[in-house]
Amino acid sequence: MSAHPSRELLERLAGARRVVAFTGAGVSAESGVPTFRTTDGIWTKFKPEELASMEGFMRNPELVWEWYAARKRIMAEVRPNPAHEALARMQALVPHMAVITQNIDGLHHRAGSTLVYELHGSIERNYCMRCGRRHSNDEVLRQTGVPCCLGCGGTVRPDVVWFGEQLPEEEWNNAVHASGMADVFFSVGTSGVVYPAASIPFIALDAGAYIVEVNPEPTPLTEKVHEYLQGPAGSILPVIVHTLDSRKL
Ligand code: BV8
Repeated sequence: MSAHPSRELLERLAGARRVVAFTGAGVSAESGVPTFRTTDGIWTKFKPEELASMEGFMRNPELVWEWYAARKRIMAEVRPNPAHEALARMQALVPHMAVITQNIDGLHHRAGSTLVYELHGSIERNYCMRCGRRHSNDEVLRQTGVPCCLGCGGTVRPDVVWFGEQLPEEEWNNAVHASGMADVFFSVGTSGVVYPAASIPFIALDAGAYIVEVNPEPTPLTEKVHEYLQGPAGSILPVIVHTLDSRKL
C-alpha cells in the first residue's frame, strides 16, 4: 500500500495503447462536491430510495426537486480539481484513453477531458416526462417547485439515472468495450457499491488490464487490484501524469 506509483505502473503507462479511468464521487471531493457515502456524504442525510428513484420522485417531487436544484447550484459554483485536470492531461499523452464516470457533475468535461462516458447522466440536463423536450438548468431553476415543460406543460425531471432505472445503453456498451480493451485501468474515488457500474473494474480485471485504485479508503475492489495508491486523487494523479509527461518529452 503506497501513495507513490510503482516503476511498473509508470513503465506500463508509458507503453500503454489503451487506458481507462473509472471515476466516482471521490474524484470531485476536492472540488467541494459532497460524496455519497463517506461520513459527510449526502446519502447520510437521506436514503437513496427517497430521492434518487422514480418512486421517491412520484411520492414527493417537490423534495426531490429541492435536492436537485440545490445540487445544480453547487455544481455551477465548483471547479475541476487537479485530479480532473490530471486525467484530462493523461488523455493527451496516451494513444487512446476513455474516462468512465458515475458522476453527474460534468467536471471531467470542464477539465478538458475529451472522451467521457457518463453512466449516470448529467446534472446539466433535464427533460419533460411527457414529450421528452430537453430543458436547460436555467429554464428549470427559474421556476419554483416542480418545473413544468415549456412546450406541453408536463413534468420535467433531471436527466440522471435513478435507482431501479437502466443505465444509458450506448454509454454502458462503450464503457464495457473500453474496459475490456484497457492495458491500464484506474479506479478513482469510488466506493464500488453501486451496480452495474461497480462491475466495470472487474470487466477490465478479467480482460487482463493492470488495475490501479486511487482512494484514501480501501473498497471491495482493493484486495483484487495490482496497485492500490492510498490517498486523495488530487495529490496522487498529478504525480503520475507529471512523471508520464517528463518521459514523453
Ligand atoms: C439498476 C445518479 C436495474 C443520481 C446514481 C433494489 C432495487 C433496485 C435496484 C437495486 C436494488 N438493490 C440493488 C440495486 C441495484 C442498484 C444498486 O446498485 N444499489 C446499491 C446502493 C446497492 N443500482 C441501480 O438501481 C442501478 N440501476 O440496477 O437498474 C434495471 C435493470 C433492468 C431494467 C431496469 C432496471 C442504477 C444506479 C444509479 C443510481 N444513480 N447517481 C444522482 O447522483 O442523483 S448513484 C450515485 O452513487 C452516484 O452516481 C455515485 O457516483 C454513485 C456511486 O457512488 P460513488 O461514486 O462510489 O460515491 P461514494 O460516495 O459511494 O464513494 C466515494 C468514494 O470516494 C469513497 O470510497 C471515498 O473513500 C472516496 N474518496 C473521498 N475523497 C476522495 C476519494 N477518493 C479519491 N480522492 C479523494 N479526495
